[in-house]
Amino acid sequence: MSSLWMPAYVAIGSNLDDPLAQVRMALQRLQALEASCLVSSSRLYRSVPLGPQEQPGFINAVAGLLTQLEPRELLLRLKRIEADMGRTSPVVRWGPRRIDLDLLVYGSVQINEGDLVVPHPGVHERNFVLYPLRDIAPDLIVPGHGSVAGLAARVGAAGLVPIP
Ligand code: PH2
Ligand code: MG
Ligand code: MG
Repeated sequence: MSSLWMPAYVAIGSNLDDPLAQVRMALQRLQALEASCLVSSSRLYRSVPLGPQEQPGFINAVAGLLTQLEPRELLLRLKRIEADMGRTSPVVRWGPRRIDLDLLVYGSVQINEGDLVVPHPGVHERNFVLYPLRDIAPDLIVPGHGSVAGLAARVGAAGLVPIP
């Protein structure tokens, strides 16, 4: 833990076991995260699956935090929330999952250490991450890639529907 409050953005996804309720529960768990404040949350979106198509559609959202947790501590807490919420390991890559919490961006840092890769490798090309992120941080620079609004415009919103 550090004395500094760092901005961090977390992607939330679910396509199993009442995905809307799972995403809302994940937001509540992020709100309760130690040494952290949930300062913003995006709209919720329905999205078509990236990966195998014979799986349910996803609900996606993004949360903005200020946190005193180091990136690795934060990643550990996200994994713990996934486990507490009953996530089991997906059987296939990009297959269905009850809850998925991905650390997207942590300040302006770039990290590549095994399971800790920040910014998240998919962030700049996934509309179900970029559009929710644009809701809360359009001017955010994704280190190495540019602004969220610019990246979102580039990928387009196909297959993505905000939930009223
Ligand atoms: N997550 C995946 C694989 N495919 N597709 C959508 N639409 N949304 C996701 O969150 C998602 C996905 C693996 O993490
Ligand atoms: Mg993911
Ligand atoms: Mg994940």
